[in-house]
Amino acid sequence: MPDATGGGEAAFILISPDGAADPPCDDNTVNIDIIRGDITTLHVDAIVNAANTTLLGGGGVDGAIHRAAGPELLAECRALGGCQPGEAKITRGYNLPARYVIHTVGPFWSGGKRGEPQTLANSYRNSLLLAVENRIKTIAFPAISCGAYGYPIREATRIAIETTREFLATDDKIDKVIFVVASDEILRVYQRLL
Ligand code: AR6
Repeated sequence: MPDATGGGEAAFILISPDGAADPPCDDNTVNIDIIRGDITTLHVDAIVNAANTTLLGGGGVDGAIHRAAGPELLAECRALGGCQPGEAKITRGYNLPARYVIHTVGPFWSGGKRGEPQTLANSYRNSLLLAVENRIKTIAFPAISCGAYGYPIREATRIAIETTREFLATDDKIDKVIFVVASDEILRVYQRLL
């Protein structure tokens, strides 16, 4: 498989959990990397999209994925009939370097009393389950719900890491999970929690 960093282009800063720069270093207990950069340029089996319930595109990482994948992605999404918060659906990646896109809908943050933590954990778990069902070995996640949906970053990051670790502890079919962050602020939170 091609290098997950996109063939050496300067699109990424690879960060190991202990904060050391290149080369990336795996998490001690599971195969987790953190990358700061643009998820649409990753050469992995699947990237995860932080979508909305229509699956018909939007802003943020959703918009970036649709722009990079091209109009065929939207055409395939139209046939999926939407997606409820916490669920996940899969499409091909079209013009993306990633073979698949796993679309999930994270919770909109409205104070934390409306099941947001469970919904966010479901988004990660169901995305990983779908990956296993499709024999995906390498998968990259954005910081689901941490943009337009307003989820507090530290809490969302804790859920992302714990849910992923729990999943990988009971299922060895995925080789690598990459958390892709777009800001230094979120990067520092991941580093601290990992
Ligand atoms: N690569 C990696 N991360 C990115 C990229 C990128 N290219 N672009 C943005 N991010 P958001 P949400 C980060 O708003 O909060 C859409 O309109 C971004 O900085 O994309 O789940 C959908 O259609 C942030 O940290 O997703 C929904 O309506 C993180 O990705 C709604 O936004 C998630 O931010 C979903 O909101």
